[in-house]
Amino acid sequence: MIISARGARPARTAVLAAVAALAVPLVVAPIAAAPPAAADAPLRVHAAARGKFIGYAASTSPLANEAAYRSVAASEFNQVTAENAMKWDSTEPSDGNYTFAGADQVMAFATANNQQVHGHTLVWHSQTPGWVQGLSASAMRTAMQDHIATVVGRYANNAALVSWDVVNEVFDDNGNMRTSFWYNTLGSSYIADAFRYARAADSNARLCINDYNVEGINAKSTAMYNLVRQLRADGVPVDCVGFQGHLAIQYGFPSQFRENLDRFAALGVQVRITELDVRMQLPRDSTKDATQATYYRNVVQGCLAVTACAGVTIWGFTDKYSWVPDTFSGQGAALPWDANYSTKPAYTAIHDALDDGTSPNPDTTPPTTPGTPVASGVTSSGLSLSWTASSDAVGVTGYDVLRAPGASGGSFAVVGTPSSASFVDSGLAASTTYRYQVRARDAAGNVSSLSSVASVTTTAGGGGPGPSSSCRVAYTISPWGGSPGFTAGVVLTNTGTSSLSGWTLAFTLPSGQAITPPGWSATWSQSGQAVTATPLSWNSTLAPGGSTTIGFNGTHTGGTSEPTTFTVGGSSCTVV
Ligand code: 9MR
Repeated sequence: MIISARGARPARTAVLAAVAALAVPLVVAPIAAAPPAAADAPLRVHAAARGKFIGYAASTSPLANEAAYRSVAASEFNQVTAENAMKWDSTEPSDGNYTFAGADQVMAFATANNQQVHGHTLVWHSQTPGWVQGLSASAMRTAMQDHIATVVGRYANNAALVSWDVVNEVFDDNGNMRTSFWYNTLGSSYIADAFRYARAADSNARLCINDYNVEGINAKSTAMYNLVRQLRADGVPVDCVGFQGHLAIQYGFPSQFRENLDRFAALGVQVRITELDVRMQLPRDSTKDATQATYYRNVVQGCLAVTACAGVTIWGFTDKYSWVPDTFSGQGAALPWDANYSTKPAYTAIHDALDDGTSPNPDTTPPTTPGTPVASGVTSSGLSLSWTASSDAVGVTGYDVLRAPGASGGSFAVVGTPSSASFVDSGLAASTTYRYQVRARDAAGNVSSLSSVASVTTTAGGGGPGPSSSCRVAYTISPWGGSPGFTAGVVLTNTGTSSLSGWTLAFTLPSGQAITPPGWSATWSQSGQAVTATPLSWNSTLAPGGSTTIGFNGTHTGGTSEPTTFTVGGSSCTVV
């Protein structure tokens, strides 16, 4: 399906509007009845009971046509990654022509089977069309921004899409920056930019960096560790690290796998195994199968042992569809199901690692339906919602807040995922009616029924932030070498004694400086030299002492001096 054909690039806002209009409506799917708690339950039941995902990479052709493939995919896994369908050559094969047939197919199958989707991959040196590779630096940066805004934006309100590989394989095997066309044209700054563009397009999805041969502690994984630490210190929104896990029994199991996961977890990121397969020299035999099974078991047990490890994705699941034989001559049989869909010892190893007898019976009971949301503090641009909490046999882990425009019609989309029974919505239009519903989730992935609908109308004009309070601003500006650009970061802290809700930060940019939209972690606008930033849903409320980091890229015509005065709700902030 071609959704946008264009010669010249339209303004970014036009692209986003078009994407929003064409986005797949949120499907509020009933949850399929889970199988009974039994030792031979599918992998996904046991994984959910341990609070982890078990995923597979989907090949679109058998996903569309092959009953045996669809049956295993649907029943065994609770997460899916498109093996190829969300890559650049599939989604934007020529400049501005977006094709989402394969990606939408994977999304639809996942939604129908109550599976989460991990998006793979936005910025990679491989499977990126030639038209991108030949661009000048500024055109390449714009192309990257448009691509990320459009692809991520398409699924930003789809609750199934939970995470993205933003950049993939940025290192060579020695741990040096890979001298890809991205690096050669833009330098390493493309990495931080890609994450910022992705956060701007979806404030909820987890944003990951992904690579291979980083499973154990070695020079390459240490380079990855240093990069992630630096990016996070710079306020770049890196939430997660993916360890691909393309293993081979003839090369041994990665050394210090668990310790490696632990050191990344200590940086505050989520970790996950994203593309697990364990190949062997063909032909298969029972000894090789047994060794392969231990590798699978080790990976799953390592993830189970690390709280920050979200889960394990297998790169395919049947030897009938695997990239391995095409790439490594004489090797294959890398997956837990053989080419006839019979399980191998590797399957039993994964299954038994997940179901080690210590896990509770799989929780298949959803939380109770939450109460109808009640609005308070309604202004022209925002409001607070609260509702009677759900209960759950094991425990409610969070809620989805869904909003639809207007008093009727219009589809509901998820606008927030708070962990408790309240939510602050912002960025609303004055004198406008919105409808809200909420639903609850538990750790096993069970989802409650939707609450009744609450209709709320914002007040007419003149709204603004809640009670103004003391604030502190730390502003940093980092000029780009070789071009008249800069990156600005703002840490806004609520130094008052009450919560700051629906804030607006205002300041005056020195003359000659201008914001390059969209910025990140806030909605930025500039009029003359006056700049305002309003929050996104997730950082709309700052508790006393709480802070948020927001930022933008900009241009200058000479100087990169800093603004001197910042206000929130009209009151000046301390500047540090
Ligand atoms: O499995 C994918 C295969 O079908 C493609 O031909 C190949 C193209 O490079 O990419 C394979 O998937 C790769 C993944 O996207 C990134 N990590 C390495 C995977 C195996 O090459």
